[in-house]
Amino acid sequence: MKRQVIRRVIALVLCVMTLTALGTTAFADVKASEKGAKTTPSSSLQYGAIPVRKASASSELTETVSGYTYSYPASNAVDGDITTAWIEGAKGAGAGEAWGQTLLLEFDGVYNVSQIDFWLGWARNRELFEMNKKPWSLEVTFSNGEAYTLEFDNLSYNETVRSPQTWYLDYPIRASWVQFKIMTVYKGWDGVDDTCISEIACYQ
Ligand SMILES: [Ca+2]
Repeated sequence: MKRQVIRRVIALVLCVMTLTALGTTAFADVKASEKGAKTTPSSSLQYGAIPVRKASASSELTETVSGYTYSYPASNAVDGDITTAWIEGAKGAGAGEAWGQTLLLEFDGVYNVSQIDFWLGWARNRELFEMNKKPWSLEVTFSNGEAYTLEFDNLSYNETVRSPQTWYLDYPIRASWVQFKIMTVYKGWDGVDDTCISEIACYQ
C-alpha cells in the first residue's frame, strides 16, 4: 500500500515533561478485546502495532442532535476504525479554538516507537470530512521528553481513506506514552469549528 509520508518534521525540542496532565480526568479505557473488532485499517493489523492501554484528551465533544446525544471520545482515535473520530470539545469559535487541545495515548508498557500512522479529519463520509477541521500541525511529545512538531498534507477524503500519513522516526524512541497537541488546523466549512482525528496507530 502506498503511504503518504510526512516530509516535514519542523522542530526537535528536548523538554522535561511532567505527568500533571495524567490522572486528572477520567476517560474511557480502550479495551484490547474491542480492538480490531470493527472496520479496521489494514495497517492496524501490521506486525508491531503498539497496544494502547488508555486514551484520554484535554476535551471531548458531546453534542445533541434531534434529541440524540453523540460523543466523540479520545478512544475513537485508537479503536481501529477510521470512520470514528476523536473530536476536541474546546469552547468558542474561530480558527484558534483548537490550539493546545491534546490527545494522550498510554501504552500497556514501554515500547520502541519507530512509526506512527495518522488518519486526520473525520473519515466517516465525504461530507463530514470536508465539513470539519483537521490538524495541519501537531506537536508530538513522548514520555522520555522528546518532542517534535509534524506538519501534515491537506489530504482529500479519498486520499485519507486510501492510506494514512506516516511518520517514520529517524530512530526508535523508547516510550510508555505519546501525546499529540493540536497546533494549527485546516479549515472545513465556515462556522464549523470542530477539529477531528479519526485514527492514530503507533508501531515498534
Ligand atoms: Ca477511529
